[in-house]
Formats: sequence, C-alpha cells, structure tokens
Amino acid sequence: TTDTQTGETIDGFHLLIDALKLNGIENIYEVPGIPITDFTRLAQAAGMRLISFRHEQHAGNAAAAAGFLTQKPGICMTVSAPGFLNGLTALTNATTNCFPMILISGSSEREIVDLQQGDYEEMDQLAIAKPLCKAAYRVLHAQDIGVGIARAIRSAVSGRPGGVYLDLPAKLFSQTMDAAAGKKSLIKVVDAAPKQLPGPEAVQRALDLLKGAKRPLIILGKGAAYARADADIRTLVEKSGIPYLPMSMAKGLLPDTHAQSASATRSHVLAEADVVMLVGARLNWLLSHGKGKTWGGDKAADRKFIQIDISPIEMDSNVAIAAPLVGDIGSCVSALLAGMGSNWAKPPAEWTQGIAERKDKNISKMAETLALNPSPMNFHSALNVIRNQVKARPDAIVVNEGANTLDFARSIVDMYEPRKRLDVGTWGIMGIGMGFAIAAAVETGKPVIAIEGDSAFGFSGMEVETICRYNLPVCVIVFNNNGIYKGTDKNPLGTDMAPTQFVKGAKYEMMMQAFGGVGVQANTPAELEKALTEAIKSGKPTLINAIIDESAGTESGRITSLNPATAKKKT
Ligand code: FYN
Ligand code: ADP
Ligand code: MG
Repeated sequence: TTDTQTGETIDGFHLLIDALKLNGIENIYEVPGIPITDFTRLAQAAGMRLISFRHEQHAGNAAAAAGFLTQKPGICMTVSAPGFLNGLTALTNATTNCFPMILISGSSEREIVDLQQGDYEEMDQLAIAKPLCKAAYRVLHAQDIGVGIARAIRSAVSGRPGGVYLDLPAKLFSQTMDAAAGKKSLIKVVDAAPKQLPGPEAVQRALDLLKGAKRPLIILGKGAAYARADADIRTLVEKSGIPYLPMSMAKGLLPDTHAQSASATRSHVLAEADVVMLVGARLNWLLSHGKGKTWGGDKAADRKFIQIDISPIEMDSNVAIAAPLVGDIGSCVSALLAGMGSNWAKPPAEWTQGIAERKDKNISKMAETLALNPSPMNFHSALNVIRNQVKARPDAIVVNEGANTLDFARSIVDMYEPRKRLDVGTWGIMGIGMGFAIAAAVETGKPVIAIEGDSAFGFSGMEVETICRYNLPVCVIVFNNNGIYKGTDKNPLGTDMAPTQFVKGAKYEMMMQAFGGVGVQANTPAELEKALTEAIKSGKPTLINAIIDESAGTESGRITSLNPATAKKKT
C-alpha cells in the first residue's frame, strides 16, 4: 500500500497505453487476435493510431520503416506463437538493418508453457526471440510495465539501433493495481539515444589521413541517413571536395545530381581510391567486404579506411580500419568539420576530373538508353517515367524491391532528399514492399511510389486491402514480366511451368480494384505516366500493372555472381 492510494485501479491494458503515449509513441502496426484484441480497441479509443494488417510480417516491416523514418522505435503488436513468429522475421530484419523497432507479442501463460502442458498457442517466445534481436524482455507484473517499455525504448534506439522483443503474457493485460501508484510507475525516458562523442585523437587521426589522401572517397550508408545530420554531412562533403558514393538508402542525402556524386562510376572509384571514409556504412557483402576485385585487387593492400560508426566492434570486422571514429554520426561529422578549419585543400584535380569525365560518359550513355521506346516496355523505359515523376515530386517516398526492378531503379531513379528511399536493405530481403509503403504514408503523409517486381510484390500483395482501408496515398507499380527474374524460363519436361514462372498476363491491377482502389494496366510509357501522375495528384490508392518484356532482366540482377550454378553445363 502507498499513501497515494485512492481506491481507483488501473489495469495492464491502460498502463501499456499510458506508457507508450507518455513516450511519444502514437502509431501501432498490428494484427488483432487473442490476447491483444481488446488492447487494439482501447488504444484506438485512447487516441492512438492503430494500423491493422493482414499478416504480421508486414506490420513488423512497417514498424521497422517507421523507426528508420522517425528515430522513434516503431511498434508492432502480434498475437502469440504463429503471430509472434511472423513478426519475428521483420524484427530480425530490422535488427540487421539497424532500424529501431519493438515487437510486442501477447503470449500464453508461463505456468503452462514452462511445464509444456499444451496451452493455446503455446511457445517460449522470449527464448526464441533472444538470439534474433538486440534485446528481449518479459513483463509479468502490471507495476513493471513502465520499466519494461522504458527498457525496450532505450534498447531499440541507443547505440546501434535495432529490434527489441517485449513479451506480455495474456494475464498481464487484465491485472490491476492502484491507479495512482500505476501512474507513478511509468517512466518517461530522458535522452533515449545519448550522443557519443569521438575522442579528439581519433578525430585528428582521421583528419591526418584525409589530408594526405591523393584519391579520397566518402561512402555514405543508411546509418548516415538515419542519423539526421543532413546539413553537416553535406557541408563535410562540399567543404572537403571529396567525391562520394551513396549506398542505396543513403541516396538523396545529397541530391543524386550533385557534382561530387560518383554513383555513375562506382566501380572505378572503389577500385582506385586510396583513402575511403565510411559514414554509417558497413563493409559487408554490399561493399564486397572491402577487398578483392571490386577494390582493385592488389591495390587493396595500400588503401586506408576511416570508419565513422556508433558501434566500436564494427571496426576491423572485414579489413583493418586505420582510423576508427566511434561515436554518433552527428557528433563525429561536426568534430571533423571543426578540425578541418577554413582552408582545407581540395583533392588533386587529376582524381576529381577523371571521375567527372567517366561519370559524364556513363550518364550520357544511360540517357541514350532511357530515350529508347521499345515495345513492350523494358525496365529502362518504364523507370524513366518514374525518374521524371520523382524529379517533379522530390518529397515523394520511393519503396523498391525485386531483383532487376531493384537494381535498375537504384541507378535510374535519382533521389533528391534524405530518407526518401526505402528498399530491401542489408539482407536483400523480398517482402518489405507494402509494409514499408504503408509506414511511409502513415508516418509522413507524403505520396509513396512502390516500385515492385512482380515476384517481390507477391510476398506482401494482400496488404493492398490495408492500403485501401486506410485510404493511403500509395501508388504501387508492379513491373510485370511474368516471372522471377524473367518469364521466359522453360520446364524441359513440359509438365508444370518452370519454377521461376508466373501466370502469364496476370491482372494485378484488379487486386487494387477489388478493395475500391484504382487499378490500371500500362503498356506504354505514356500510359504509365498518365496513371502515375493521376495517382500522385489524387492521393488515391493505386496499382499500376506495368507490362514489361518478359525476356527483359537477368538472373538475380546485378548479383548473379552470388548464385551457385551447377558444374554440369546447361544443354
Ligand atoms: C549508377 N550507374 C550509373 C548511374 N548510377 N550509370 C549511369 N548513370 C547513373 N545515374 C552505374 C554504376 O557506375 C555501376 O556501373 C552500375 O550503374 C550499377 O550501379 P550500382 O547499382 O550503384 O552498383 P552495383 O555494382 O550494382 O552495386 C553493388 C551492390 C548493389 C551490391 C551495392 O548491387 C546492391 O545494392 N544490391 C542489392 C541487391 C539485392 O539485395 N537484391 C535482392 C535480390 S533478390 P559500374 O561503375 O560500371 O560498375 C534475389 O535475387
Ligand atoms: P548501408 O547498407 O547503407 O551500407 P549499413 O546498414 O551497412 O548501411 O550500416 C549502417 C551503420 O550505421 C551501422 O554500422 C550502424 O551501427 C551505424 N549507425 C546507425 N546509426 C548511427 C548513428 N546515429 N551514428 C553512428 N553510426 C550509426
Ligand atoms: Mg519479374
């Protein structure tokens, strides 16, 4: 008993709602069911935005994207066992991408689960989640809900952001406690993601290396986009005069049309640079682990890396890091700027002019390809339409998944503003499409253009109903080439269709029509342009079925080399 007791009580449902609201969390991405159905109703009645999905994986992906876009943990809620497992894929993907999110799942009763007596949806969810996310907690008592939420928020957003699991057994929701004591038990988290300042010697070491470089290069990753140090990052690039490469989700941090962007001559700069500064980008498979042919083979031995990252153990994960700069990107970049002084020498013109020439050549070549108008459309002629629309609406958010659809869109569709591109991320995962698109629309209110391979779209396609239900300004463009990679594979036995083929001439636009949205088939760039312009103008849920030459595309797009092939030659 406490001296604040009034006789009024509060239950677990309301404590959870109050704890989330107290910490500025407004949106919950979820699928209702036992034991969280009433929670979803009560939270909505309390003024929170509840977005109900058709499958937990997409609710989870939405929460992850919300985390990336807002720096607040995105919240996903699911039922027990299967719902939890469906959400777990998204939680693990968020952790891999360093996006902050919290998966809250209802669970069965501990007494029964622990004795394995066969409860409804019995599963030891906490134990399963633990190795697959950044942190995992369970709350057993109503008076600990405040602490549970506070720990989950801190774990998600501090240091390297990631996914957190919070296990809430069914019984907790209806537990009651004294209302005043309950209110007191809640925690408003102060400084959830504390700054981490780099040491002065580490800053000097990095500056010394940069100063001595003849062929310096900056690589910006999605950590740099997440950090929201946009102005300082731009100043660093411009003041230093160093060419830069954006990783796919860092596109737009500076406009892709920026004079210092080396995107259009990526292979050249990776192979030739002598000092490379990584800003929120890991030397994982997407950067060929910092070694080998991509990095100039023998030349790799003399290259020096500077790496800015909040995670100290990221350093030396693949190759030696000569100048580790550990801290939050905002603090590290501003320390570098302060140390650069006012008369920083630009890199040798030989390096920057060489890049400019190569880049101009590749961009002109690309322009020629984009100007062609083949029938049926190919990836280039369809993406050229989207490229122009994004140029006209740089605030629109682009979601992108597929293999060829992803690879071509990445280099064709220029981005102009930070955090406007959401894609398959570190795992190269298919299925993020509709979840990311829904969160982008909910969190920003901006138009969303989801550029989807027909295969990629299939993983989350049912969520077009969700898009229609909430009337979200999402335009899905399905690049329909009748299959995975392409639609022309043959089954040598002539029995079933080949494993990579889909139904030919599928009417994807009818999926959107089924739920009251706009569905259009586009056979030409003009038709695509008309439908997309209309979609952006009206803000109505729209699906454009863009018919692409079924022989266009290559196996696995630009990462064919990762595909093991049989030693036996195809006949
Ligand atoms: C880029 N390029 C351009 C332009 N932009 N040319 C002209 N104009 C413009 N604007 C050139 C660039 O210099 C490269 O050529 C080429 O286009 C490709 O550029 P990209 O995409 O930046 O580079 P690359 O080599 O594909 O990048 C490697 C990668 C990337 C691993 C980072 O492929 C990636 O993010 N992949 C994710 C793939 C994935 O997850 N897929 C899921 C598949 S699912 P060169 O300089 O001549 O090389 C299962 O299949
Ligand atoms: P990309 O795929 O774009 O190359 P990665 O996901 O590999 O990017 O890398 C992102 C990196 O950014 C991670 O190593 C992560 O620790 C780091 N990071 C995320 N947020 C911050 C931040 N605020 N400050 C510093 N580093 C950060
Ligand atoms: Mg396809």
